[in-house]
Amino acid sequence: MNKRALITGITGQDGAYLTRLLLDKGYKVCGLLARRSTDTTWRLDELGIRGEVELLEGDLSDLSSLLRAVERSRPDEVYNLGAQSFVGTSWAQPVLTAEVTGVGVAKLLEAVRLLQPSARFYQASTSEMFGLVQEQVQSETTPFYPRSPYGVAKLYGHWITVNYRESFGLHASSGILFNHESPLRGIEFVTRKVTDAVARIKAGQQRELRLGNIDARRDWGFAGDYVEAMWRMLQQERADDYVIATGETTSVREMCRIAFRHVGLNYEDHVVIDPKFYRPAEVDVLLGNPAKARERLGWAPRTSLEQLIRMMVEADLARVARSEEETAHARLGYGS
Ligand code: NDP
Ligand code: GDR
Repeated sequence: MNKRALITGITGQDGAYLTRLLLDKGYKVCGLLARRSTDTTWRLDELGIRGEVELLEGDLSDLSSLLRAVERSRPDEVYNLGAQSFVGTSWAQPVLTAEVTGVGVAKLLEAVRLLQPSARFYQASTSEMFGLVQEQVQSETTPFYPRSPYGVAKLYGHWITVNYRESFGLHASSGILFNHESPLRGIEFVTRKVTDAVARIKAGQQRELRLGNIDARRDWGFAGDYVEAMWRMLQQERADDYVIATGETTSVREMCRIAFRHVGLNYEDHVVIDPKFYRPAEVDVLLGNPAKARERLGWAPRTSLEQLIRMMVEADLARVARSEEETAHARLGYGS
């Protein structure tokens, strides 16, 4: 019998890569699809897997829809990747962020506990929980100090997952993942904002790129590598919590240098600092220690930041070229 998985956040970056991984392993994959006014399945389309998954309408803020999704999918594994995941927006929408990113975890855990308690559960926790870091290198034992409404909501999600494991014996694991990026990253996050701008500037469509605090440092990895760690956590006999990171930290400034250099440009000629993008409270530096994941899960990152940024710039160059071609075709009247 094929294993069955239910993924919330299936239309997001990680949801798409995890779906591909699970399909390759022979899983039947169901995904929770939140109702939006426009189509949100472009990432599944880009990976060519849209037709291979069953999408179940539902929302993390609506317990009844979660109960129905669990009942319908009868999953062996549940991956909770759904969230209001953009840190910047969490100051503008703190209550929605708490409800979806925080309390939504409790709702999904309840649905699993009531209807499918044998299912293994993965919670998408985050290095943002470390926030104002208490130790230079962060591991599973580093104290938390979140710095945004998003980080605070995720901390609730993290502890409620630990609590359901300890209270009800659920096989519930929490992956404390540091930033991970890809060509499928949302355009609002800084790496993709930069690689998209690099492609447009190279094509002559744009001249400058406005950014906030470029001295912030992050431990950046490739999303394709990180979803493998999620799956491995649920294959362990005992549920546990793991830091997933590369063990290297780089500034936004240096990341810009790499991206612009790849197309023969100097970031200093194009990047403009705009205080509009400063955050009310910043996480200045993150650096994870993935030793536990390496020892217990046999997991290690395979993609360097340089390779990752080059991959993202190449994908955005191709997108810009494609859209220019489509515009030219439309102007010539093709396809009408
Ligand atoms: P994305 O922002 O790309 O995807 C978020 C997903 O959540 C989308 O599918 C979105 O649906 C869905 N979603 C949003 N609101 C709701 C809701 N109310 N009900 C149901 N689904 C909802 O995030 P990533 O793929 O990058 O991240 C996956 C998870 O991992 C998130 O929980 C994120 O917070 C966490 N995380 C991410 C890290 C990273 O660096 N990428 C690091 C650590 C943790 P829609 O498309 O319809 O908006
Ligand atoms: P982050 O990612 O907040 O770490 O959360 P993001 O890419 O948004 O910011 C990283 C750093 O870059 C600085 N920065 C800017 N950020 C954005 N978005 N836009 C800018 O113009 C800009 N200029 C500078 C930020 O201040 C910050 O220091 C991501 C999300 O995926 C979360 O869901 C996840 O939990 C964490 O990573 C780990």
